[in-house]
Amino acid sequence: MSLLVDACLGHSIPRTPIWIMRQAGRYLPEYQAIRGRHDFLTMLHTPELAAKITLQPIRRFDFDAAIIFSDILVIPEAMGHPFQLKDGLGPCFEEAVDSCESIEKLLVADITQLNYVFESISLVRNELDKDKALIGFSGAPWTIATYLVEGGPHKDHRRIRGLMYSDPASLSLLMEKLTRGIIEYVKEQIRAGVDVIQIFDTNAGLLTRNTFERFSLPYLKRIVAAVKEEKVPVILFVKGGNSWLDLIKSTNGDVIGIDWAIPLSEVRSIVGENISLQGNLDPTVLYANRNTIRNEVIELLKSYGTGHRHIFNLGHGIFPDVPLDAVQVLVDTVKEESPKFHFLDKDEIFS
Ligand code: 1CP
Repeated sequence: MSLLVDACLGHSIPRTPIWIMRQAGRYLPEYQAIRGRHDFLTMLHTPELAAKITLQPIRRFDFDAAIIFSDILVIPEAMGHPFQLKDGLGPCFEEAVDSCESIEKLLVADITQLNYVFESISLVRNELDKDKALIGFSGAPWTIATYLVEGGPHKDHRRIRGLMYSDPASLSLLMEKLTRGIIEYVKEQIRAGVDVIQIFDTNAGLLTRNTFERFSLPYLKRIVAAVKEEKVPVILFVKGGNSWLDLIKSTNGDVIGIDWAIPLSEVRSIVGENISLQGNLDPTVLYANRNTIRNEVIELLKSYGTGHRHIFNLGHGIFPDVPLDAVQVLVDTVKEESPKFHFLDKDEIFS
């Protein structure tokens, strides 16, 4: 088994595993070299390229897990809404799905259209050492819906937030359709060989506690249950959800991904010992000098404290202009310093 899967399940491990969100991406010169020859969508759709990009950060930094190079917006593609990556803007759809009619017309994702993702997974799994985990992922229904309803990235997301109050039935139908596709999608990723699933609810911070309970939580619960049926651990990254940790815990996921806005010590005291935590270094720490990065990493390890249920990560994706040396310092420090936090507990010494 891998350190990452063990940390998800709370098994004893000798040190804290590390991977970072957006590790397969623009801060790597070897990614930029491929990006210079192909557009983003070609990179996503070509299993050989996606597999190569997935493995780049593992080869360079020896992270404990690879995350498959793909995007949360491939689900809308399989629902008949392809997107384009526009310079300076981000991913955009030709048409927004923002009315009762357009939501009713929308198809549940045809997962066979995503066979290229499953092929990338098999290619990576064949090349990746057995002690490294392969992470599959999907966007959460709410976060994918924010892109579909707005037609792309948006500053205040007023269309989808308005829809919660002006036409909740249509929004619920959209969530239902997305959830059905996502469940099939993550199950197929598991069949293709991923060891862990991460669900990105990156835009959950737009919600109130009540609207999270209504428009995200029930769907997350169904997705978690479907993944757990396959005996694969699931990580829920609910960005901005620090004041609803009780609700996130109630999904029964194995791991909660935490952004940088709350200390891990506090999260641990709220959610207890039967769930793992992933995170949560402020991504801008990587702009600092070597000593500062080391100190911040050690402070974070201390904040979690002793125990086997911490997966080191940033609180969100790595920025594209972060120096490579900084990432190396981060990985080295976690590997050198974290064994101190994995003392055998009494039961293990005497058994
Ligand atoms: O080269 C480029 O210009 C493309 C940049 C890029 C990359 C490298 C995009 C466009 N997507 C990706 C890959 C990607 N996206 C991964 C790969 C695996 C890894 O983590 O290494 C993952 C997991 C995602 C997931 C994703 N896409 C999320 C959720 C995770 C997160 O970081 O919050 C979101 C919100 C997206 C949408 C998206 N796709 C791309 C961009 C620039 C964005 C964000 C746009 C915005 O600001 O709203």
